[in-house]
Amino acid sequence: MTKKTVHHVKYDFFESHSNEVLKQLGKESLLLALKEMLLIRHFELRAESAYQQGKVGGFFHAYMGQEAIQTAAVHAMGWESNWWITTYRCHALAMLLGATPNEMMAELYGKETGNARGRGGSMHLYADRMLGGFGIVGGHLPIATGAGFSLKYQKQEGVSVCFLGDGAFVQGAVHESLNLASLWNLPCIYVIENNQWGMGTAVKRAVCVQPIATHFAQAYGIKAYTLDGMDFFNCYAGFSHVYDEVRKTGRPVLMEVVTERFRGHSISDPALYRSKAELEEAKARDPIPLLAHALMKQKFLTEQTYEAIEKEQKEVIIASMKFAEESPLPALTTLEEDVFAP
Ligand SMILES: Cc1ncc(C[n+]2csc(CCOP(=O)(O)OP(=O)(O)O)c2C)c(N)n1
Repeated sequence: MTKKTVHHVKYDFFESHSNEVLKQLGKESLLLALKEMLLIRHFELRAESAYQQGKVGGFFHAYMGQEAIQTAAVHAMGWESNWWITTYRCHALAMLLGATPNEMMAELYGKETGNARGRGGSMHLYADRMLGGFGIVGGHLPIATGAGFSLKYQKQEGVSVCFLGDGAFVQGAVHESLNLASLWNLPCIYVIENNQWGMGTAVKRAVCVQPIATHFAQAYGIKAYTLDGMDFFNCYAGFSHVYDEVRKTGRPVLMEVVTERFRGHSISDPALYRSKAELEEAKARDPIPLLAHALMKQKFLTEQTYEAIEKEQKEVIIASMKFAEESPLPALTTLEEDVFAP
């Protein structure tokens, strides 16, 4: 395992990652990953404009800039036998795990046809193997740990994959979970998506040691890996390795994937605490063009096919807005449904 330094962080799996992944995944799967990342990006862009027009209410946290991470994780680990869980920044994971753009957009619009029948909104999305998006920072770690316990107890094959933010890492429930997962040998992969900001607080002002995973994993007697979250190839190589390792050892792993948030914390955050230059620097490593250019270099993709793929994704998202607009609101008489157990 070798390391390269980008933004003063040493990343694992850099030496041979892109060649290996190009061979392992092949043209079709890589084009599918690119298409999924474009779908996520255009979903976020359109949903954001629908929010600004007052069609979407409640909270809204975009995943723009971080697309390579969860896309690579789902490609590397497959979804069927695993449990997946994430934070309120959950639009991408739900779509990657099978929620359709129509049901997603309708959920944001609060419509009956939505992913949670219009009751949850942007932060509470689900799929067959996805236990949800969660609004309580760090509150989903005990659930992920319990999912890992259930897999082990029922002698099932998969792992429990849990995404959390750098800001969440300092919550007590996170550390209780890491302790138990290590003590009980649970097949859990905890992935810190370090986008370097927790709302308006820089990670360096919130977490006492950096890099986070390598320091803290030692205390829990577990392994740590640090990846470049802007680089699909590095993410895929890292997640594939960790998936195999956890299934072999049955031990939890703590991962840190360094990334960038291209928007404010939520739609109502103008992010005035970040300079224009800093944001431009972040966007210069946009994971979508990075992957697209690598595929062009490999002759898996041309400018024209890229444009056609992007156009197709835009059309899918525009159709999902039409579907959401035309869908009914939940009937008022159902207001108290599912609030109390029968
Ligand atoms: C227990 C709890 N405390 C505080 C909040 C308010 N809050 C919402 S998001 C957030 C920042 C979390 O940042 P991070 O974990 O880095 O995730 P990111 O938003 O960067 O993806 C805070 C403090 C909350 N929702 N829950």
